[in-house]
Amino acid sequence: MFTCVSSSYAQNKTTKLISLNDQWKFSKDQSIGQAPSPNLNWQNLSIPHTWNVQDIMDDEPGYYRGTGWYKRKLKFNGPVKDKEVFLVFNGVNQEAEIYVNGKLAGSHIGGYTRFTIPVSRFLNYQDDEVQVKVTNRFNEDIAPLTADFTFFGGIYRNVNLLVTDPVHFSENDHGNTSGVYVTTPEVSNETASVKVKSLLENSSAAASKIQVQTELIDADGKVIATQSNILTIPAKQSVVISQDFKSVQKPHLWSPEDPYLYKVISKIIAVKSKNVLDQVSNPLGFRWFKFDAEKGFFLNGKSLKLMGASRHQDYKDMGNAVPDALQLRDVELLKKMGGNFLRVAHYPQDPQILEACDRLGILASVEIPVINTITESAAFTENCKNMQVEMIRQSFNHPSVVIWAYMNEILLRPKFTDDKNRQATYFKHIVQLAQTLDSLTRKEDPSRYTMIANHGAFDSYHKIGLTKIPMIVGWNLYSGWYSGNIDDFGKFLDHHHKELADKPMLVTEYGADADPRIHSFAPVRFDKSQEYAVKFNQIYLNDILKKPFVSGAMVWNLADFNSETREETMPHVNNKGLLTLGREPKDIYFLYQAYLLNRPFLKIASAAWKNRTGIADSASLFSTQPLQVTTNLKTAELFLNGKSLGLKDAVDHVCTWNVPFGNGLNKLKVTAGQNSDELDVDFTLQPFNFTDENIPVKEMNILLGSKRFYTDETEHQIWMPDQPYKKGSWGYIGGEAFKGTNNRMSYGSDKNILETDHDPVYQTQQVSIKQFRFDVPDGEYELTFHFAELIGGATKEALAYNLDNNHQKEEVKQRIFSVDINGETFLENLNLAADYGYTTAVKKKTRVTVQGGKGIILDFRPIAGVPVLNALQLRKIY
Ligand code: GCB
Repeated sequence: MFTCVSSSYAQNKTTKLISLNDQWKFSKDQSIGQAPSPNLNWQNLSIPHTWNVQDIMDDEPGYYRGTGWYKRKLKFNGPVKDKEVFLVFNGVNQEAEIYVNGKLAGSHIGGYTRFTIPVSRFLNYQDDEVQVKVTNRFNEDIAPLTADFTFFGGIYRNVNLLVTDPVHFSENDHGNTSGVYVTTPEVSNETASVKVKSLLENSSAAASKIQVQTELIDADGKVIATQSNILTIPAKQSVVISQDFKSVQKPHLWSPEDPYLYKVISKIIAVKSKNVLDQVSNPLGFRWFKFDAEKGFFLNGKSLKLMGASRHQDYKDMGNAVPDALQLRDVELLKKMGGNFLRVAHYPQDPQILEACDRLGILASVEIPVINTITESAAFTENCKNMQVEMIRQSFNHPSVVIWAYMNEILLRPKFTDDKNRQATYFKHIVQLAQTLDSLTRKEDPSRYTMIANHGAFDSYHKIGLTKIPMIVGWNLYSGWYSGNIDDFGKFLDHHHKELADKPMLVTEYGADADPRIHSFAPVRFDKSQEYAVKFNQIYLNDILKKPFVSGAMVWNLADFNSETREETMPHVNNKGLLTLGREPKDIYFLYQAYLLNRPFLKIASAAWKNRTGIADSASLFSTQPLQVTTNLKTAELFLNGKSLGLKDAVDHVCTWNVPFGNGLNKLKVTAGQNSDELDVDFTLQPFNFTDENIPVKEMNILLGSKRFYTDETEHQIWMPDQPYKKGSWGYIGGEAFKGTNNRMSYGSDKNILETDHDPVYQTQQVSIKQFRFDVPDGEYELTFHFAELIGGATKEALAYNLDNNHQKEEVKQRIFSVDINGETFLENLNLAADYGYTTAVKKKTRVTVQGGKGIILDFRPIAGVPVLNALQLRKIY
């Protein structure tokens, strides 16, 4: 195989690239005319911008998918009348019409690729105004149609003004703004060849005699080779020229450890005046690679397991409108994790992402958003083809890219399930589309591999031929999460190897949700605990690393991302990230560092869990809880407040100690050789018995029917699991943990609880509870009950990804109950559904005076159906 390089235009005397991100005005507009409706309220703002930052997080299902108008004045500082002027949009989701001085100058379909609009002929150079009509409405002819991410609307990537001489490199070859394509037909340790194809345009009314000068420049700035051609471009014509650099001796190779970049600088020089009319710069990396079905991936002749993550482009409180620096940081965080691969999923991303991959030595795949399902229309096919060509041409010159992909889990939501004949036709369309896109890709770029990512239904894809078409098959596997057991993962990989012995493969997705606020010492799938995610990823990583035919694997996902339709513990967010939405590392990020980094690594896994709580071990002054340390070293020693807790061997890169946490500050230090890590944990010790005077009760926040610890950082409260009542202590009497109608969950509900951000407080519940007792000493207490009716309410479409989701129909029964506190009625005839609505957070706070050593006894009295309690808080006032 051979290799290629990137495209960016540079500033020179006559070509100017000017950011147009500031000074826009914006308004939503429900009408769909060719001009903004009169009397709109315009808001001043800057690009990047999306109009969906708030409505994707609220309790109201859905988000605005409609039209928005942007407008801005254009001011030209300097003479531009004899120049070509272009507007460059790096990403507008998803249909855009560009008007200049009220006239339609161009339009674009598709939310994830760049487009360039030539605007010179619309300008008056005095009071020019650009208006951009954008819509993110559902359009059955534009991918993506459905997906597990949010289709934020707006001009969400940088906008630029580009001013060039009439003679210039083409800016508009499917959004490739450099007009130059670089390939490296041959690369070895000894020698390399480079081919530079340039698209030149002359938009003036006169022929132009020019010199095209192309230089290869090494990382020290030394010109190592030059090619120069003189030619005449006739008036109003385009010309393509090719320049070959036959032998670059001893090329410095590009690789993850040494991402050495050369540069290709291309100039158009006027022969007569010697003026440089245009100049563009592209990165050049020398590398060669191959995927082998038996032995995996090879870079520059050496075997390399591709290990990394997929990335979505959105960020906490910003949607997809994310400033440059934060985007670049994502690639840096992947590198710091020890990753060498980025699956740019599920759509092409900001051009800076691949630039960062080139610079940092991260290999990459890029794909268009054909996800879950297709439309069998000619327009849909055309739009897909166009997106694929745009993606390839715009990212062609990046040495980091090794794969172009074009479909993801396309059989996840098969249409026509009750008409087999019709479905067969639909499948034929899918296969045809795959074949069209695959052939197109191979033709556009024979130097890279093609790929389709499938979900784990091997036979479905295989039967209709989708495993044959691409050069690599990607599998998105979630055994032990959405379906089956964790151990099925390894078996699936072996099955591929047996059935598709000639087909290279990647694990394009795998992962488990981890809500950064949740921990558990009894982790089970769907509890969203960090601990379950650690266990899950250990098993997957072991299998991936030990099987040579697995070319690599990309965990889903680098960071949590928005998915408006999701519910669960953090509604609207997919929590499979190694990093949070705001890019804080979770425990599993450290696990990946332990697995992937070459340098010694040692880190307390739950580094963010600084405030813990727990019940004292019987009559002692501490509570023993496990602590995990992630490392790539064999053994480590843990110290608590300077006292050794002993040496532990790492098992699958994790050492575990049982730590006796005392009340207050616990100083933890782990060491291994020269390496160490520290964590201060503030522990709130709960008494084993309330009679224990050494541990006076202050505050207890108890989740009923739950095995989770939940940290609410906004209100500084730490919640812990319940326990059955023990004399002298506290706990529930009677009932059992709520188990939803969804068979996959061990306990609790996955429904969005309305009117709270603390869904985990309300998603679990003790059903048929009879009593709850606190045998607290006399005093003044505050008691807060939390309830939510978890059965009933609007039934929403089950998430397609939940493969074995067999939600049984819920049997909604009337539930009315009363609650007494120490024999006095506190809540009478409470009917959660009728009084407050289904799945709605209900909070009832009161004060209790405890006298005569009687403690607090809460009685739950059924009136109709059975009583429930979701959570309970106790605070001692004095
Ligand atoms: C998948 C999809 C991805 C989802 C992911 C999940 O298989 O390809 O878009 O986000 O699963 O978390 O369910």
